[in-house]
Amino acid sequence: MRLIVGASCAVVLATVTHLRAVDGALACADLTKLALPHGTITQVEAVAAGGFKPSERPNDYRSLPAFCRVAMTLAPSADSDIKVELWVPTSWNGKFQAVGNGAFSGSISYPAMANALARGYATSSTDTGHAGGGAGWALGHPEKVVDFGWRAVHEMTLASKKIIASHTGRAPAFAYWNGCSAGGRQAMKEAQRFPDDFNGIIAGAPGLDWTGRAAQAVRIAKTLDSNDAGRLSDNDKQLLHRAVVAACDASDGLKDGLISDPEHCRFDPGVLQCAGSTRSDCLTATQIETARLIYSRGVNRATKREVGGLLPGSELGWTDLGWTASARATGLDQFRFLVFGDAAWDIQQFDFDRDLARAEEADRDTLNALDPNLKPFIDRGGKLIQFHGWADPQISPANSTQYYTRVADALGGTPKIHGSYRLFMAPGMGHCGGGEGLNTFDMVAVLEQWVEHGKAPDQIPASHATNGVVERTRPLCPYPQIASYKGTGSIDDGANFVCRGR
Ligand SMILES: [Ca+2]
Repeated sequence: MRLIVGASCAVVLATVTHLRAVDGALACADLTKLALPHGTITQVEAVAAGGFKPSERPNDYRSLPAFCRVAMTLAPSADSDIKVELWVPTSWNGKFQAVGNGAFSGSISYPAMANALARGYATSSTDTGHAGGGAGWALGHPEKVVDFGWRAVHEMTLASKKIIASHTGRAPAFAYWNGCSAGGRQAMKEAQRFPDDFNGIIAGAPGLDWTGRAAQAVRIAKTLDSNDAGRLSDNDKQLLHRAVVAACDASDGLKDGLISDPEHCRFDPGVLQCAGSTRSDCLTATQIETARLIYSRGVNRATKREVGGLLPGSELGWTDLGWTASARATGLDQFRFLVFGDAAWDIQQFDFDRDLARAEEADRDTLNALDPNLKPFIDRGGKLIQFHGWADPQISPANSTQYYTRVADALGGTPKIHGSYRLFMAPGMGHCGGGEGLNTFDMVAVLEQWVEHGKAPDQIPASHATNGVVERTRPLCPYPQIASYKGTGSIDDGANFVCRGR
């Protein structure tokens, strides 16, 4: 997964500030003397340029500049054990960028930190309070659940800002959050709960309806676990995908192999039903039911809120588990350890209507990030860029579109939020990247322009490449606009498109 690509390594030299000795500032080696309210600095290290060599993929970091590496352990509760690293580059751009995690986290993300450091940022990442993937750690540890849900990120942010100020002699001029998937969920939690933490937030493919996603993934896994005949082979998925594209490609206004408006794609897999007993370029009735289930939405009977399914166009990313293996595993662990508190709970015990509501209730707004009140964040001047691939097979794009709509409804309509919060849906993009469509863009650069120079993104340049060769450029548009072909010139050149309402 690459969140930052293309021109990502270009450091804006004009803003780089070389660290000087400032009265009262602590040298890297002296930072262990710094007291933190909820934790301790456990290790500091002045790392030379190219000197960071972690045991995993050490060669990936050879081009990193010199930085001060700080490790800390935070404990806002008696049961907390939150590991954090903060890196402050010697040539600092004066800003802070915190980076997010994936799935149930459990590790500090060096690759994402390296991206931020290479651009001159001070950067931090946390294991969110536990080591390793899965959610077995949650059993009997409600405070650790809170740490994972939102507290680790917030505490990391406070501690990081304090240490940066102590080390450099001044507070970061701007603070940013950058995350996708679980990191997108963390992003939304910060915007909702701690409006003062960040000036700008990037929320990629946010798993903000964490429990709804878990229920949908487990619902499909339960069906397929007891029904091998319902599984779709790679050939079946390709057949289905071709049929979806044939049905919906042109209806977005341009026949280009991409479904840019899948919300308005009307497709029923039943058109592929085999005639008689012959199986050739067709699906059986039970396979058609699988496809319908994967696309289907559910409704939480307690809250009446809809829970999204995957959208037409995502078929090539499906697995024989229905959604992805990660979605199945994360969903299973959610019900085992966070809903029922029973390590022996089995997917066959799952009842969609009952347990969808039960999971959301049990969460008590800890992992879910569904609160539509972004008013405090917006009033403070915060800027939020959210993005999501329309072909995401892991977290339904409906997480993003539904939430955006709910925020607009709560705050008085799209015009009220457009100056602070924009959603960009990427046609044909998978989970945080990948896929056949527009999957390469530089959200950090776009957010910097918005926060630091007041230049709001009316469109975002995006591209798709194969083997490093760019084949297509196209703007991403603020939802609900889509990129509309002007009618002349190459359909692979973004200059020939304009963002327009549907
Ligand atoms: Ca199209």
